[in-house]
Amino acid sequence: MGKGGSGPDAVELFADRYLEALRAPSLPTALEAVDEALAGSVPASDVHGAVRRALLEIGELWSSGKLGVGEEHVATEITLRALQRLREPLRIATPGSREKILLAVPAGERHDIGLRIVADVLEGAGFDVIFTGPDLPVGALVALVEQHQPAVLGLTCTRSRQALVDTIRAISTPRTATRILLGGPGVPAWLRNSIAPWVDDSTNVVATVEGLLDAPVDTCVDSVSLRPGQVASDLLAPILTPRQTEVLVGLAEGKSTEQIASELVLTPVTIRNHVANILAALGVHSRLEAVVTARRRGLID
Ligand code: B12
Repeated sequence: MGKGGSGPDAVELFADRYLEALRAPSLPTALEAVDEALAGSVPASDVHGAVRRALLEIGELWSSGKLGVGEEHVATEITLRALQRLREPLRIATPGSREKILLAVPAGERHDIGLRIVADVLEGAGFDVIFTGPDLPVGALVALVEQHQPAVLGLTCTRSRQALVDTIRAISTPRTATRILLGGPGVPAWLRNSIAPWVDDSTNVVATVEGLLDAPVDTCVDSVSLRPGQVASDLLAPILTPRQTEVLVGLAEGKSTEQIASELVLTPVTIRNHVANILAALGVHSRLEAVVTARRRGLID
């Protein structure tokens, strides 16, 4: 196998070698593959893309039972090391010379590799990036926002949709002029590009952040800022009471009215009343539709 080379073939070659290295698993092979790709002038953004595809493949192998959780963890660790190698080549501006950006992974969410890549890209473009790492409790995030008043708050979501919604709700105070940016495959469809831009890939992130910063906060209240504009408050207003949410979770778990009643220490009649109110609040006609709609809107996991 020849070393170096550039163009689409070099990217494919790297992608194959990297996936092999994750499956083996072999840290030295993974790092060597990254070094060779960079030496062959493969852009760091293409290497990121190939690393992402390799991880998606690892996820497929895991969900079809061909890889264990342990191997998925090892693949993650190898990738974190590989990403370190990619930081320097991303540097195109003086570190910390631009606006402050807080990048956070909400409570319950451990998938932080995507946001780490975003952090590296923004840092390389000169932004003053604060990255929280995984599973940050809402209160701690609110405190960070208040302390640092970042120009942009980037949030990621792969699994914890409810935590994402709770976080946005908690952050939406009139005191902050921070703009929100969202990313990750778990961001519910109704939130994507509604209260904030949703970015699908790290290659677009610098341009999106620059666009956000160019729009004056006061004119983007309804669409992108954290100030509770009309759209944001409509979208994020609590739709169900905590009790209704508990009942809905029971329905989502396939429980009968009687089972939910006994677990919540209520009567079946009360549960039926709650169900009727849930259907009305969500504007749906059946229990199944309620569960599907609530999942889509991130009201339950
Ligand atoms: C690695 C991995 C893990 C690692 C995470 C390590 C880490 N530090 O991140 C570990 C082993 C810990 C893990 C745990 C779990 N995982 Co997991 N995991 C994955 C895997 C294989 C890869 C995810 C990844 O890193 N992708 C690569 C990154 C680069 O892509 P990305 O996140 O999309 O990010 C890009 C863009 O979306 C965007 N972006 C992302 N965020 C943001 C934010 C902003 C602001 C911006 C601008 C852009 C942006 O930019 C990024 C770069 O281009 C996926 C497979 C898959 N299909 O996704 C499963 C997957 C996500 N995991 C899954 C599951 C079920 C779990 C576990 C429940 C069980 C398990 N497998 O161990 C736990 C849950 C942990 C938790 N509480 O969150 C499921 C999720 C299904 C679902 N939707 O609920 C998946 C899809 C696997 C599968 N096929 O079923 N996992």
